[in-house]
Amino acid sequence: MFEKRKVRAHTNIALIKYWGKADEEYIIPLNSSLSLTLNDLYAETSVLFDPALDQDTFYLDGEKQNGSSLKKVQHVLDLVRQQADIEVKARVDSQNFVPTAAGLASSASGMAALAASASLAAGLDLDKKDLSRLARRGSGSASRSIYGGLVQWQKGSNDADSYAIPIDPADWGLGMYFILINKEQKKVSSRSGMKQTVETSPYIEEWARTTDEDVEKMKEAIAQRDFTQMGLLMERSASKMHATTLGAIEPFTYLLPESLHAIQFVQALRQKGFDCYFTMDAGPNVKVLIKEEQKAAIGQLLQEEFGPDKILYSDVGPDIQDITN
Ligand code: 2P0
Repeated sequence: MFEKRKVRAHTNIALIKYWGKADEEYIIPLNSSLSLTLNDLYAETSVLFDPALDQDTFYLDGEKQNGSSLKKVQHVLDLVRQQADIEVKARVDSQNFVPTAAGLASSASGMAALAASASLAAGLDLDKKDLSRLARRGSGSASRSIYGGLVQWQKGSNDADSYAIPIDPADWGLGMYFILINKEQKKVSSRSGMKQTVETSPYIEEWARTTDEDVEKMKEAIAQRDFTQMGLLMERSASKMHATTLGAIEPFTYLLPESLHAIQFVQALRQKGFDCYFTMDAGPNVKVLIKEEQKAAIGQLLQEEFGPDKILYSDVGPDIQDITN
């Protein structure tokens, strides 16, 4: 008999980015990365392995999923079934707790919650390291969502040694604003964008080499709680990542004109004495790392510039949690 199990996992934003795979099947990255887990953006996923089912089913926010979305879930379920030595099909229900229309649905929290709930539901008792390894097989960034605070994904070189470790609980007043830039653009997923970049961009080798150095510098800055250095390193990592895509064939970019405007606005805030730094992922939204003591003042300026409905805030989030009962 199998029990239904439910897990909450928080999303994370990389301060030093993951961009490019050394191994696509096992999702081994070209470089280590380092992220901040966020409290206000998360996924809750329940899994029940049920002998009465003749196929896997996956509901996302109450809607039955098919195609590539179902396939990604089944990939993780298959790995869990293999480890637990079972063949039973499963029903997966996932809810994304992301403010509506934010365009921030994240594979990191979704795949971390799935890996944890599916492994528990199959009767596996994985430790956090093995959970991180399993989540990684679903989506690289999900390996980091096992832990709260500041987290490093050690790239390793194979399935056994590529996993995340907690670096610092970050309980010293960090926060992140999101500037939502909602225009529809032709979407290049992270997965295909990084593949195209690795295969065709001449900048990718320098990216991988300098990023491993950046992770070490970021860890030093974190150990010293040197917020300014953390912010500057974060901005450089995002800028370098987005530079690699411009070197790809065909060149592409996730930046919209509004993204550039937001970046320049953040940098102008620094000229006015605010300690805030931007980052961007595989989409046009801009994220701003701040210290909580400047939350109100920076929030007001961002809302005045971009409109209150375009600004979200989160403080630092916790480890993955079993919320079955
Ligand atoms: C990151 N991103 O470090 C980087 C920065 C997006 C830009 O990790 O192919 O969805 O599933 O391993 O994890 C998003 O990539 O890609 C991501 P897969 P994933 O957060």
